[in-house]
Amino acid sequence: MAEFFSSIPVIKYEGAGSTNPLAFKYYNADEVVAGKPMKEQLKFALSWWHTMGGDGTDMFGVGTADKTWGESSPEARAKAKVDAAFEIMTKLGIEYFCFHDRDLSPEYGSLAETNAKLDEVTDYIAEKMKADPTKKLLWGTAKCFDHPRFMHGAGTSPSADVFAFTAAQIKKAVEATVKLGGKGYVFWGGREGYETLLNTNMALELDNIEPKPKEPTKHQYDFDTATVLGFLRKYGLDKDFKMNIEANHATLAMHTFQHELRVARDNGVFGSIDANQGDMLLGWDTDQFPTNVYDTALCMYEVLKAGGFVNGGLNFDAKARRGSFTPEDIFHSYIAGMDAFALGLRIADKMISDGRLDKFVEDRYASWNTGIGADIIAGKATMADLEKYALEKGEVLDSLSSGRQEMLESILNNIMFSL
Ligand code: XLS
Ligand code: CA
Ligand code: CA
Repeated sequence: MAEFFSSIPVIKYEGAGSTNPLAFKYYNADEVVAGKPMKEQLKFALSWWHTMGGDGTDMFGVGTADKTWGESSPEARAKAKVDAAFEIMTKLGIEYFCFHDRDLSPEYGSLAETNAKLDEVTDYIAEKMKADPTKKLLWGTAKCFDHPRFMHGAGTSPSADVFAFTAAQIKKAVEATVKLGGKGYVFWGGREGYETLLNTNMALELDNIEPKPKEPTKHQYDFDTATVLGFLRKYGLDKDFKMNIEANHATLAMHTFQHELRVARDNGVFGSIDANQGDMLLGWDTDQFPTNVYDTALCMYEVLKAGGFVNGGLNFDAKARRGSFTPEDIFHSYIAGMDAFALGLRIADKMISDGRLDKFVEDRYASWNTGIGADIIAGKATMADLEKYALEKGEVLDSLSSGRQEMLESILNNIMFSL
């Protein structure tokens, strides 16, 4: 089999002092951090759409990167993509991947023919996974948005025929996911709004919904974690679904990434992560490789506090910029993202073992542990009880102490830069 990236070696950990651009400075797969090897804490995944298919096309220009993998027929290209993806994963030490059905195999004439061709590609992937069991499917999904039939939506289409087609496509995508031993399946609303098609009746370890507030439409139903949670509770599905939280979607919803993760964790619906970052000056879903270490540290703090990933992981729903168009840039992008998350994990572990931040929060809320606070939490205090308490107590201003915002930010810097 042809090697696609003959000039790229297997990427190794060389430590923070290394200046080799094709080496990890912080990601050391087998090193134990917070009780588990880094590769198990981070569970990195390659996204088939951006990495194997995305050529840098945007609304102002054609593609800049060659993602044909040396093949012109769709069948041969789909298989070459598999070979190239496995080579990328092996060289980077990435064990998981994620796909949309159409990333694996495009549409052909009819749905039946499309499904049959998809089966050929998933058979091929299954064979490769058998030969190399370190490669695993994190999640699959259906691409119900780029074909013109989805111009008015998929699950939200005014056409019942389009709805039925969407259901058929999702059923097949779930089957492909199950066939490849996928840990989960992701519903992403977007233009297509396929939350309406949630009931797949197929056993998967993890069904996820991925919130996103806007783009391509200016308002989307699955706005953020809290909105999706409300939707799930309305239909009694909150025990069946968890969230796939994407960093760039959090900021489009005017939330921090950490906020979205915390809402999910507090409500027991934290599932998986799409690891990327947006451009704060653009307000558009730019899906950049994550390099902001404050974000990755606060993200990994939430992941560790949630008990780590179970069936989820860190999927790089991220693409190299249009100007970073060479095959080597794929590796630089992943190294940047993996090292940023490795640093984030190391910092998060230290935030927890250092204890200053958690202790501050604990002390701040200590009044809820005893006396009137404990009675309120236990649901024992009535409004009349609280009125009596407040009348007797008098002014309560001196029960407050400083929020110490600046001190806390400085502690975080201290932890980050004394690793
Ligand atoms: C698009 C979404 C998409 C999902 C999978 O904005 O991020 O890529 O993750 O359909
Ligand atoms: Ca995503
Ligand atoms: Ca995105």
